[in-house]
Order: sequence, then C-alpha cells, then structure tokens
Amino acid sequence: MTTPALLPLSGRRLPPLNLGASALPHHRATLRLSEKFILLLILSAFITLCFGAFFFLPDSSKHKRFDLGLEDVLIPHVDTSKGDKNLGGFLIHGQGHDEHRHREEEERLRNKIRADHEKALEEAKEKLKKSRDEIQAEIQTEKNKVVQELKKKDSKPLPPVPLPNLIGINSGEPTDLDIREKRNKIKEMMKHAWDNYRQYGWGHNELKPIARKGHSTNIFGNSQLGATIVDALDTLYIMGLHNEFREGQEWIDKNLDFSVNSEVSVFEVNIRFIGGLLAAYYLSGQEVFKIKAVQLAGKLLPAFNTPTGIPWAMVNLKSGVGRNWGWASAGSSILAEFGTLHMEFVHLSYLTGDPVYYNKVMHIRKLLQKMDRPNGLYPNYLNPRTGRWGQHHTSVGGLGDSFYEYLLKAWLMSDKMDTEARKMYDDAIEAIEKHLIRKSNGGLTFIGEWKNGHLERKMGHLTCFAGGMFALGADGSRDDKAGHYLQLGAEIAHTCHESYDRTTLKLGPEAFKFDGGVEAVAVRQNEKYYILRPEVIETYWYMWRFTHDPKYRQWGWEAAQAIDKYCRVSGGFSGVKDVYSSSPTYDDVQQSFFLAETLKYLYLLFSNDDLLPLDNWVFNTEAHPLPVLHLANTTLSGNPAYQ
Ligand code: DMJ
Repeated sequence: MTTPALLPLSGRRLPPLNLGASALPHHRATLRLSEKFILLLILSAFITLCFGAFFFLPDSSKHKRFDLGLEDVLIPHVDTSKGDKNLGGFLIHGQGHDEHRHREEEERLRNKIRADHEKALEEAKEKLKKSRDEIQAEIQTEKNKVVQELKKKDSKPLPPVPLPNLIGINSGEPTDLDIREKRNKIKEMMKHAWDNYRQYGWGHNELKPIARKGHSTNIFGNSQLGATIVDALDTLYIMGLHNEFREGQEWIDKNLDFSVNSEVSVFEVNIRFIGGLLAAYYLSGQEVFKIKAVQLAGKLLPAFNTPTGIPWAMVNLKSGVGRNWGWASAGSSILAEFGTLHMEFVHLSYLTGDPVYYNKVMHIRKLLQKMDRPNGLYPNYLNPRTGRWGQHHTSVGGLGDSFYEYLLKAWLMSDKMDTEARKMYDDAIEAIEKHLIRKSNGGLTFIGEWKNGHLERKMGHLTCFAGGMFALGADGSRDDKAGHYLQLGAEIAHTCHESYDRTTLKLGPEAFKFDGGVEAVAVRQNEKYYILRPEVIETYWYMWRFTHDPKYRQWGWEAAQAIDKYCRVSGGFSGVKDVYSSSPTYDDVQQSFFLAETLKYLYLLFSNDDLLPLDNWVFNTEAHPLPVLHLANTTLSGNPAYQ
C-alpha cells in the first residue's frame, strides 16, 4: 500500500506540490490549489492512519477497540451467557458464535476501509493529472455554486405578516389655492433635483450639480449604492411622481447589490437605506424593497460583534470587519449612531419574524440603562471594548441628537406600549433641560453643549430638530407637562428661525453662538455654511401639525424661496459656503437628505394633515415614514412567526 507523500503530520508544513510540466509557477497558485487538495489528502491520510492502526496495533488492543465499537454501535448491553436472545431487532448468539461473527465483521470492515482508501487515492491521482487551469476552473465553479445558493437563499420570499394599517399615503391636497401653489412649487423643486441626479449622477450616491457628475462621501465607503435613489423614493411616492418612483424601483431591483468590498457607516446606511427601503415597501407594497432591506441588514449585523455588543461605527459590507472612527474619543462608538437603529431594527424583526434585529437593539438599550450617567446626561462616546463612557461631552445636536429622538419614537412606534423607552426619554429630557437649555440675554431659548463640566453656549443647525421632538413628545409627557413641552418646541423653532433671519441669504448657518453679545449668529468661518439640511424645516412642520399657527408655513416658505434662489443651479441644488455673503460660493454637493427630508418636510408643511398622519406614522431620523405597529407588547407578538 502506498501512502501519499503529503501527509500533514504533526503540524509540519506541506511541501509544495510537484505537478510536473504543469507545475504551478507561483507560490500563490500553489496555495490556491491546496484549497481542494488538502481536503482530499487529509481524508486519504486519515483513512490510511485508521487502516494502519487497525493492522499494526497488538491483537488484544485491536480486538478490544473493535469490540467496544461493535457494542457501542450494534449491541445493547445484554448478558450473552444465557443463550440466544432477540433484542430490538438484533439477533444475539451464544459465545462460540460471537467470535466467528466478530471475525467476519472485522474482515468486512477491513475490506471497506481498503476500498475507501483506494478510491480516495484514485481521486487524488485524477486531480493531480489535471492542469492548473482545469483545477482553477473547477474551484471557480464550486465558488459560483456557493454564491448562487446564497443568492437563492437571499431572495427567498419572506414570511407574510399582517401589514399594519396604512392610512393617508395618497392624500393631502390642500383646498386653499395659495397653499396648493406652494405645494406644487416644492414638487417642482423635487423634480429638478431628481431629474438632474437622473441625468448626471444616476447610480452614484449623490450628485455634483455644478460639475454635473456623481458624488460620494466616506459614509458610503467607495461604493456606488445609489443613495439618492433609495433616500428619495418615499418623497417621490407621496408627491405622486410615480414614473420617477418606478425608475428608482427598477434600478434598485437590477443594480442594488450589497456584496461590495466597501466600508460604510452603519448609522448612515441604516437611516438612509434600510429606513428608505422599508418606507418604500410600506407605501408601495413592492416586495423588492423589503427583500433588499433585509439583505442589507444582514450585512450590518457583523458590526455588533464587539466585546459589549455596542456596534462599530463602520463595517465592511463584504468582510464584515468593523472599526470605529479614529477621532471619536480614542475609538469610541457614538451615541447618535448606535442609538439610532431601534426603529428600523424593530421593523425588520416584525417583517421577517427573526428576532435577531430586535435583540441587538434591545441589548444596547439594556446596557445603557445599567450605566451611570454624569448629571443624568448621556455622554456622546462609549467604548465598545470596555463598555465605558469616553469623553464626557453631551449634545442634542451632532453625535447625540437622534438617540433621544429614537427613544421617543420607539414609544410612539409601539403604539405607546414601550413605556421603558418613554421613561428613558423623559429622564434624559429632564436632565437636558436642567443642564443644557438656557435663555440668551436677548431672550432666545437655546440648547448648548456640555463639555467636561462646562456649558458651551453654541447651538448647531442639527440641534434645531429638537423643537419638533419636544412638540412630538408633549402628549404623554411626565406630570402632564404637555403645554410646557409644546412651548419649549415653539421657543426652539423661534430661535432657529432667528438663525436664518439674521443671515444675508435667509438660510441658517451650521452652528451659531449666544455669547459676548452674539445671538444666533455664526462666528467662525467654518460654521457659516448651509448644506441643504432639513432640521429647521422639520421643526416648522411638527409645530404646524400641533398648533396650526400660520407663522410656521410662512417661515417654511421663506426657507423654500431662499433655497430656490441661492442653492438652485441648472444642474440641481447645491449647498452654499457662507450664508452671510451676498455672493456665495457653492460646495457643489446635492445631499441625498435634501430629497429625503428637506423637500419632504416642505411638501408636508403645505399639505393637509391627512397625508401621513402622525397617529399612524413615525418618521425615522432621515424622514422615512414607518407605520405604528399595533402590538400587544414590544416582543413583536403581532408577527405570527413569533407565536
Ligand atoms: C440626516 O442624515 C439625518 O437627519 C441625521 O439624523 C442627521 N443629519 C442629516 C441631515 O442634516
């Protein structure tokens, strides 16, 4: 009997394969070959070893092993001295017959081992005869098969669930002529933004409206995932731009593929892509959106593989390797990022019947609940390795904002059943009011930032969303302080309007101060830009819905006109670098959130309240509407898959 020359004995390295004339020239190629060979050769080595052991061990031990094997496999423990017994289908003979039978069994097994071994050797020899190209082709075919299998698995129809009550997805036409005209103007702006993206940036994440070509930022890695298409879908839908919606759907169906070697922001991909796809699914009922959302969510899950379960900020969609931004307090995860997954992940579990998504976000919540909070405030940074807070910075703007928003919205989205989330929201807001909210000398209410025991009297454009959040959370607030929170929302809306009104372009700066005689004005040059952000208009809209005070429509219209006048270019809409300059320069980016949020909130502001009523829909932080889930509790028992 010949043994293969390549037995991988005791961890020794395998010598390179010698394939004669067709021997692989490169070490790399040799390694690739080993994918298949090593398996085969290990198999044949293993068989040889068993075979050898069987023959060369001393007789007694051989028999002992064999007897044990037979007893274990075939014969229940019986007392064979008492003659023949028929037990459980096996005929057990007396002692003399036993020996004969064992010998026969031995012979049969020997033959089988010999035959298996020879077969394995034959197969290995066959392989060795093949050329490098043939072997590579075989490996490729195997790989393709696996990919196909995975794809088939991915596109399996998902289990049906009862769709929530989807109210008010097509209405909202105002009777007032002036309001209708304004609404039509917003729709025209959307068409301008979409058509130019369609023409110059199609399939890219965003558009450069002046250079007239595609654009992307590092939040989407190096991928071309059509962020604008996914982000814009639901706005197109509610505006009745159905041809455009269908174009987007077709692109997604044919081109949106998440198996790309690209490192993306978990938060951004969640709020824009998963949120956008889920909203498009609920509005249109088209399965493709749900399937893509679930596929993408599967790609984000490896980000949660950290020692604490607090996800990394970024994940490579192909390898699943995650990491954090270097600048974030020694590699911490960011509150507004890991705290802004809840809504989408609960919906994913609801739609798929798979609790994995729900469990991930509930784990984050439980972990946060256990932690001490300095002054009751949540710091913006949390180390996912140690589970400890990073720098003690707290903000209702960038890095913190949507964490608070999602606590409130988790409660609303659960049909107000998730009281744990509501309590966390109430506690957090009380601490924020106590430590961060102040009135300026000129009487403007602002929300500052807490930095290592010191209040910075500066407010970001991003923070302006909080006016809408306070109004949305007024109903159901602790100690029945609804009036107080509605008033707080109105004050923030007023302050943010002032930040717009005190500029030359009537567009708000990125950040503004309340210090040393300065009120709601940006001081540093790098805080004077406006990049088509939605937060101020978002607050106007919520305030309009809750108060119907016409000033909110008036303020919204001012902003829409300013955007149309100063940000519109023939190739779309661009951000501007200085809102205090009468001849602003452009940043040449049409952000995807301009179509997802800014134009949607404007359109809703000039629509009747029966379009996406707030009793039935909750908007994610990228303005993608998700329906309220009327569940008995937060364990998603509405889904039959859970029952
Ligand atoms: C959006 O992507 C979301 O609103 C996010 O929560 C914060 N920033 C942008 C828009 O400014």
